[in-house]
Amino acid sequence: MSETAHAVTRRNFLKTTGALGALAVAGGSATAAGSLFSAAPAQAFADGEEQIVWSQCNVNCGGCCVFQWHVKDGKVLYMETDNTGEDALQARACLRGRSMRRWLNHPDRLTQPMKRVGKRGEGKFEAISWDEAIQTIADKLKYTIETYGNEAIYRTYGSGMHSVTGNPSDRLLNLLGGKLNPLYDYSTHMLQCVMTYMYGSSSNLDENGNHVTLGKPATAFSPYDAVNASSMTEAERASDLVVMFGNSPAETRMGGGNIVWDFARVREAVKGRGGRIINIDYRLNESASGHSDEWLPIRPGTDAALASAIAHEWIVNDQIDLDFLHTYCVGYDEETLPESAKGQNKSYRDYIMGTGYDMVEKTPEWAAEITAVPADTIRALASEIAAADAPFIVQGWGPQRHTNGEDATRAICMLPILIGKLGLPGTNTGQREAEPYVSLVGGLPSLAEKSHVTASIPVYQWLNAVDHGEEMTATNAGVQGVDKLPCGIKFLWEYAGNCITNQHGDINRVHDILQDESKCEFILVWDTVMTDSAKYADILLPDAMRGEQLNMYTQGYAEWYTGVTVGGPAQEAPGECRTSYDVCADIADKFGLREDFTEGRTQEEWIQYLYETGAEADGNMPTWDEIREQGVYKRELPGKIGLEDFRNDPEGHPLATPSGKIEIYSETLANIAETWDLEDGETISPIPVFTPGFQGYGSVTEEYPLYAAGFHHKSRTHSSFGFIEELEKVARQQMWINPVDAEARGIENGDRCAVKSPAGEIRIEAKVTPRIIPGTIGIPQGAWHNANMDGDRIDEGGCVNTLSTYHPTPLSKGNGNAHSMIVQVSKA
Ligand SMILES: Nc1nc2c(c(=O)[nH]1)N[C@H]1C(S)=C(S)[C@@H](COP(=O)(O)OP(=O)(O)OC[C@H]3O[C@@H](n4cnc5c(=O)[nH]c(N)nc54)[C@H](O)[C@@H]3O)O[C@H]1N2
Ligand SMILES: Nc1nc2c(c(=O)[nH]1)N[C@H]1C(S)=C(S)[C@@H](COP(=O)(O)OP(=O)(O)OC[C@H]3O[C@@H](n4cnc5c(=O)[nH]c(N)nc54)[C@H](O)[C@@H]3O)O[C@H]1N2
Ligand code: SF4
Ligand SMILES: [Mo]
Repeated sequence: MSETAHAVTRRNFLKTTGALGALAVAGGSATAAGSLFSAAPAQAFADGEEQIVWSQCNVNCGGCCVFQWHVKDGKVLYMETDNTGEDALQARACLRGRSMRRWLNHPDRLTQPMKRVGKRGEGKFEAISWDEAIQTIADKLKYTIETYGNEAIYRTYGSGMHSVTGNPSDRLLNLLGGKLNPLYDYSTHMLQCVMTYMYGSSSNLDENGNHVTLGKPATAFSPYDAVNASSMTEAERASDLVVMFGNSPAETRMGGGNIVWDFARVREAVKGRGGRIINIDYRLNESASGHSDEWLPIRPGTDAALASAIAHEWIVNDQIDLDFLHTYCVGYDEETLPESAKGQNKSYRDYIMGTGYDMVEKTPEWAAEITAVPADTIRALASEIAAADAPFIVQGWGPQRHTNGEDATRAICMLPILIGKLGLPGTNTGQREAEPYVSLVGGLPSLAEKSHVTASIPVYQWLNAVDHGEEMTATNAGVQGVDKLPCGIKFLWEYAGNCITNQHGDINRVHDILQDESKCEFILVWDTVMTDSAKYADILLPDAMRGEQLNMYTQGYAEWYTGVTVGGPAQEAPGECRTSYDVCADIADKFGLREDFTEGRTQEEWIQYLYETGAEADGNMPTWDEIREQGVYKRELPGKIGLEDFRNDPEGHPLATPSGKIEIYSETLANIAETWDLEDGETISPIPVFTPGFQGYGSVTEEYPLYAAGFHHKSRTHSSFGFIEELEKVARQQMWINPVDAEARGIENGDRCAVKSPAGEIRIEAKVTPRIIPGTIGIPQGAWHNANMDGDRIDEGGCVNTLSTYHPTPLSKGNGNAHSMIVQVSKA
């Protein structure tokens, strides 16, 4: 392990003065809130010397790349990124991160607390004082808790702030007795839920290792750890064939703090060994761009059919590892099925060979029809994977973000399982590549123990819980912790998220449900700019950004290093913006709980405390004074092979499934399938099967003859950065359409088009390109919704969630619709 400690060229910003207290600002005005920069230096903003202030990119692309703000006279002049230590250890920001100064200084920043004066969604607000905003919020919280109980409060998903003090909201709400809990997340909803049944989840075990959820729906599986998946660096080290399903690090893991760099090294190493990369995607994504021989086009939402046909090939050619399947797994064939399933042709092998429940043999010809991958290509792929010594099979989260995503995820994982190629050098479990399992510093404690709310809902279900929460149960809505929700959601709290409308799904439907103010009675939104979700707020609060306060966080998804960045503020927040920590403390004060919230610490003192606690536990980190001087600390991380311990010693290291083995057949799922209320066409299967899903394969109609899927886009992180014009110019919001589909509609490259789905209609520029499979269009997710909601509701902004229909998936009740849509396209 190499350690890098860095001396900066100029003295650290905060170290330049020790002044505490109220802030005198360059330009003369003083802030309204004396506590805003309680540890910030008064003179530092105006002392005329150019200084470097360290900070970080805290948006949810996960990279947490390092920023070096160059500051003079209290203003950021320009920004550099990480240039500390060896090249290979540098968390260099991508173009989005490098535009953060434009966000900080943007004229559209929210600068005052506001209350809504128009209808929800109309965007009409009036400035109010902090006192009025805080009193209103406290009153509404009290009223909601007294009238309906804490279960009626819900913090909507909001991923825009990764910082150790980035989540004061949960701490405050837990202190007040709690809020309705969320299950899973918008990133990995289907995967996180279903993988518990296949690979197990340590959260299913008590402290003695006993199963606590046998027969019940399982709680979350972490797709963010390194237990179940291998690092990308493992592919670089030892794989001879990398097979990627819907995984594009060059788009979704950009920046030096991410793994795009690892991926570049993977390509060099694997190809250097004479190996190959295969990238299975409905479009030739940026990771395969320039390497078109790597692209294997597939119809979206059909990966499970492809995987099933590969399984068929391996079975008929005797290429599966039967010893592995019998020793480590449950349910491949009759021999290892649980008693309850024996003698009924319920095994995976039965399903593949045409003796299972649907009596259809999963031949390459069967799959070719569904996937649009020719049968011979499927055969060749099967034999190429079987011939590899160390196939690294990996999926991004695109395939699972479909209405049949729960099955797609497991079906892909079947590939390494069937040939026993997991837990070994150079291989992977079929999961997304692992993320680091070391966090050098913890976050502001959420005080979860103070919450008395046991009820949880899948995150994507919040809209149903607003609409008809009191009808939602464990078996009809995936509610956990209680059999039935006691009431609907009455108070929505959105912090650093745009998930009320833009990022949720079916914006038109959200709009209609939120118009009825007797359902959700109060909405609080807290952001830095007027997002589409913010237009629905009853109270809208302006937040100080992390560049405007002391900030600390660990590394992001980088696998090869762990680290911490500490620094700031680089400049003053505009107008009346305050830190969310201070505002939450003021709300707590209205309940007589200020001390309980702060525990006597300012935000800056919390950061120091969290750093010192982390450093003490770690033993290798710089002191607080040292990190304040150097800003960044990093050290290398070793790679990891997923499920290596289990592979080496299945009895000593059993999985956290009921059997301790990989459950190809899950008895728990079979039980759920029998006891849950499902809608027509919804299936939950104990084995990984191909099902078309809602608005999936075969659902196109004369009115909506094309499939549509989304993808995460370079110019934004979801909707974050969506208002930065320079970024939009670099990578425009365009609909990808194949020349075959474009010609049939008289559409040419650059034409403005109308895209219509059963849920709504958008306008978007066409990118006519053979880089997308015919019959499907691709739309970058996260563009800003822009429609007259009292008029035609046509979304000129081209937000994909105007098109997605709200229909939570059968098992996880998740956002599979995000990538499963049917549409018609015409020239606008
Ligand atoms: N159709 C479709 N929908 C999707 C997806 C998809 O692929 N397709 N992807 C889903 C996924 S994976 C995710 S994670 C979600 C993401 O959805 P969100 O979590 O809503 O992510 P963002 O759109 O980035 O919104 C983050 C918000 O935080 C704000 N913000 C940034 N910094 C600060 C700050 O310092 N303080 C405050 N208060 N606010 C700040 C930003 O301005 C922005 O409005 O979207 C999901 N929605
Ligand atoms: N630039 C940028 N980076 C980001 C984000 C961002 O918004 N912008 N968001 C961050 C977050 S929070 C998350 S959760 C991750 C998201 O990471 P992912 O979920 O992995 O990203 P997606 O772009 O939705 O999907 C990955 C790839 O899958 C493809 N795909 C979609 N459907 C299918 C399918 O059915 N089968 C196959 N084989 N491929 C399919 C898409 O074309 C895309 O290339 O990215 C993170 N990184
Ligand atoms: S890769 Fe992600 S974390 Fe890094 S600078 Fe870009 S947006 Fe920020
Ligand atoms: Mo995400």
